[in-house]
Amino acid sequence: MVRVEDLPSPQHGNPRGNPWRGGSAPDVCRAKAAHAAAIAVTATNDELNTDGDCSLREAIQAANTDTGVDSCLSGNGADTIMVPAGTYTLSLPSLEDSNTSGDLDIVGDLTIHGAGAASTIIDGGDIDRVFDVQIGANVAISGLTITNGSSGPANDGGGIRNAGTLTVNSSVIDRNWAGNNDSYESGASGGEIFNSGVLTLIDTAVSDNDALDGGGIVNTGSMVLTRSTISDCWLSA
Ligand SMILES: [Ca+2]
Ligand SMILES: [Ca+2]
Ligand SMILES: [Ca+2]
Repeated sequence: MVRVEDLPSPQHGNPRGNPWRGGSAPDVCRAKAAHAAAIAVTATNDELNTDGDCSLREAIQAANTDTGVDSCLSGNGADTIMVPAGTYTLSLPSLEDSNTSGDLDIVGDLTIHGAGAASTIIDGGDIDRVFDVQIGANVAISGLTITNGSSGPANDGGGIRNAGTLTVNSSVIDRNWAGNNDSYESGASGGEIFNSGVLTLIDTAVSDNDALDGGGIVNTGSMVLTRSTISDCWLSA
């Protein structure tokens, strides 16, 4: 987008003629691209309520719905969430895809920035997988550790299930299980990630993941790994 202030000013002349000389630029040209402010997470506990803070689940709900949720800023189209250092443990069991409990469901375009994989830990608490990226969502995650996800019986993707477009950068994905923790449930695959969409891992380590089928990553979509490792994967069969 070209902004009016980037163009030669009328008093300095414009050899090809300034179309706005002597007049005002059209308002449409003065408009700058709207950039939604990042949604800042302020609480480590897992909740979706109105107690005056902004949990990670509340921040994702604000981004998903483009509304204010508790004290989280309202999302607005493609959003960014900042997650400071801390351990964020999921604690609201039950399975649904509306981000109200269980895993963190992402339905829209979203960037999640942690403070670094050593300091921002997203812990599934063994109640469900950690992130569930829905069809049509375009998501970028960086600077996180994702651990202790457990997708439950016959559910794929212990740490992440991706049906959208997901890029994970500079993160650690460690100790997640497809199925119940250490029970190797039948039909569960992709201990760390089950990908049916478009997955890119950059500078990311995937390790110590268990599943009946595909301890590390099961990919039925497309996947690119750049400077990333997959290690210590265990299969029950
Ligand atoms: Ca809250
Ligand atoms: Ca949004
Ligand atoms: Ca889900």
